Amino acid sequence: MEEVMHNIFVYGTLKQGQPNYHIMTDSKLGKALFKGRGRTVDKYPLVIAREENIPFLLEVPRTGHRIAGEIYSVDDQMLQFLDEFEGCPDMYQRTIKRIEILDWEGKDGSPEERPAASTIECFVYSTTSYKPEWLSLTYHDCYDSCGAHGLLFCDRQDR
Ligand code: PCA
Repeated sequence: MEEVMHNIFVYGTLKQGQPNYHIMTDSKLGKALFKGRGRTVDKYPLVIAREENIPFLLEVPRTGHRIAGEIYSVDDQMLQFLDEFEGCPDMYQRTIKRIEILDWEGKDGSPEERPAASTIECFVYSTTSYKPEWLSLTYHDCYDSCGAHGLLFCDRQDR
């Protein structure tokens, strides 16, 4: 039987070069195949909040920016791990959002057959459980924990 895979769009600490990317490459946790880069079709506020400087995509469409991120194909095991890791459904909720495909690659770097459509539906960790004051934080369009905002992400071990 063919394995069921799920498209997921990551915009925060799970992206390449970001503090939790190691999860995506840890085969003990399941499979995550990099598919390409994209951005949300809708606009959302992407804020960095809480003491730990955690990126949150707030469930307030048509506000903020179209958010840049990476598209992965993950198996059930990885999806389940990510749900737990991201505190879903308390801290984030996993919703389906439409993502514009900016570039598409195979896992070995060779161009794989790109989906015929220019957009793809992906799971995204966004949140409705935010404090009202988060709406007045800076809205980012592309998260980088080491960005000019100076809000370095604090790893769980340090909390
Ligand atoms: N991890 C998830 C949601 C926010 C975060 O830091 C992600 O990278 O998409």
